[in-house]
Amino acid sequence: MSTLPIEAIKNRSDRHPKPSDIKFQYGTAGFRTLGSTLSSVLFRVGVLAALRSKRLDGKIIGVMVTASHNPEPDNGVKLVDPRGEMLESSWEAHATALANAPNSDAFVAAVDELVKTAKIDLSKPARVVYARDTRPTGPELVAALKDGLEAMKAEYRDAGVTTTPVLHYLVRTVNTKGTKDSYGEDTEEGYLTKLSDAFKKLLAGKPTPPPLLIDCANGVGALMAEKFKSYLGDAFTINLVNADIHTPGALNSACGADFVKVNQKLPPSITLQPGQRACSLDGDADRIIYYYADERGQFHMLDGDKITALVASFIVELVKAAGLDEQIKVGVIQTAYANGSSTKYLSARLPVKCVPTGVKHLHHAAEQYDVGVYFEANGHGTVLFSPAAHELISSHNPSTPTQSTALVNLGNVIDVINQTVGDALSDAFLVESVLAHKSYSGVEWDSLYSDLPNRLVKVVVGDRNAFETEDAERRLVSPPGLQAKINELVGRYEGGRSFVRPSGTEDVVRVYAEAVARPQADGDIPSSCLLSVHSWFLSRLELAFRVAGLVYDEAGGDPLQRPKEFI
Ligand code: 16G
Ligand code: MG
Repeated sequence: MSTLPIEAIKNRSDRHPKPSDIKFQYGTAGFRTLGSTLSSVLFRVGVLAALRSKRLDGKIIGVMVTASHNPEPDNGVKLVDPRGEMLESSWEAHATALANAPNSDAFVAAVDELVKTAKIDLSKPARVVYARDTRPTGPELVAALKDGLEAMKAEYRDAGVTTTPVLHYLVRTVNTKGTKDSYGEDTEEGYLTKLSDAFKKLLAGKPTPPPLLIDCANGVGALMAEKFKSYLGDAFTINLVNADIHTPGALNSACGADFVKVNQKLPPSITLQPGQRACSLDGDADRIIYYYADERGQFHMLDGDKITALVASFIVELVKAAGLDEQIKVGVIQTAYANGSSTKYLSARLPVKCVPTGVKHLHHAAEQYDVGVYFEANGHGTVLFSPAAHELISSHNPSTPTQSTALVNLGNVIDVINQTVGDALSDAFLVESVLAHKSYSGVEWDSLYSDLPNRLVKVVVGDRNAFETEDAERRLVSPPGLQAKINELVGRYEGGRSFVRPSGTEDVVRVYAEAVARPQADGDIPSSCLLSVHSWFLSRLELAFRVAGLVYDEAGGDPLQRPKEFI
């Protein structure tokens, strides 16, 4: 039985002291904060990843260094489990405990404790693959990570500067290599080939779609999109904008999926011709938001909910056409952020489940269906096919040409999708395939249902942990009395819906509100203008917080006058 290399861990740990004033937390998206403060965390994550791999019999574990859509000075790190999914929840607490050990001795003690409680056999091999996005703090943080891996004598593979979904893909392909579950070639080239081949097959025989403008958020998605160009050839043209990964400060600045979703407008760097379609990726290319300009040149957003509606309906049609609708049940997973109209549209056609925010919850719920379609409204999502559905689709004997075509299309849909995690470029190819098959433009896609107007704001509070929710974050159980106030406000609006939840990634509380776009008859609303209705609603909600003594009023002054920061 091997023992822990205590001296090696301690010596190397001393090179990465923990900042005494920071309490780190492994949240929904791993550790995430100012990149310059994360060296100790990366070192410790290196040790943790090695232990996780040993615990899982030497299966390869992924480590992604990114802070996604957050500002460039931020950075972060998250672990990827063997099938390309998020780290098992029970290990999130281990990660937090290791990251917060005050010094090297305490860290070694915490590691020792983990080895015992998780019954880790140290004689097992440790294998890790890691990658980073384009952030300037990336190289230094990867060096700290390597220090941790080397202290544990882990075998590691550097996947370089690449997107989060490619890293997830690599983890899954390495672990399934040579098995009946093989997910593809375990290289970036394998990824590019698999997705682009399936996409080209889906487009075959259809009119070539118009070129797609892709806003790359000045992030790592630009590198991958550029690589796809030669794989797609003449079958599909992509034009990249905000593809500058070298100018300091450009990453996610006034561009990208988060900018578009939050502001519900075009990045200033983009002008669309009437009828033109485009999309924005986030900083690590696992989220996508589509949009188009109508014939008057007006902007319309097509978010994750619209992608769900488009894709889920298409898959249901294919399954039916293939004659498999008795055996394969398609379901949809959403969060409370899903627009009420999308939930109404989808619920009339399919089973729809609501789960708490965060990919791990959606992914897990999607695994319960034969085909589980999940997208968060913010554009993060994918489609999961169960092993049984895979088997049926690949082995079913078609009895008509229609069935045969549908089966081939389903097989290609499976291959164009990155089932390990949300993947902006894979999602774009899927969307473009569906649009080509249905001969839809942005207008037709958009008209599946009309979004209820909505707003999302963040509110700084003294203690976000005071906010506890139930029913997939749709209802507050604490602080006492606040939900009743929300209900009272919401009740005044036709189709009104609002919820409040503590963020899992920032020290704030998020407030979402939506309602039917019509001024109320009671004359209580200052203006018939839609935005005013919602701002008014939210400021009242903020007032409710204030009355409850919960708003931490940094700026002072009247909370109703204070500019709100929109996420
Ligand atoms: C993370 C989650 C994302 C979620 C967001 C919510 C993953 C990979 N990402 O970015 O799914 O929408 O957090 O952030 O799980 P919030 O808790 O700050 O609102
Ligand atoms: Mg992201």
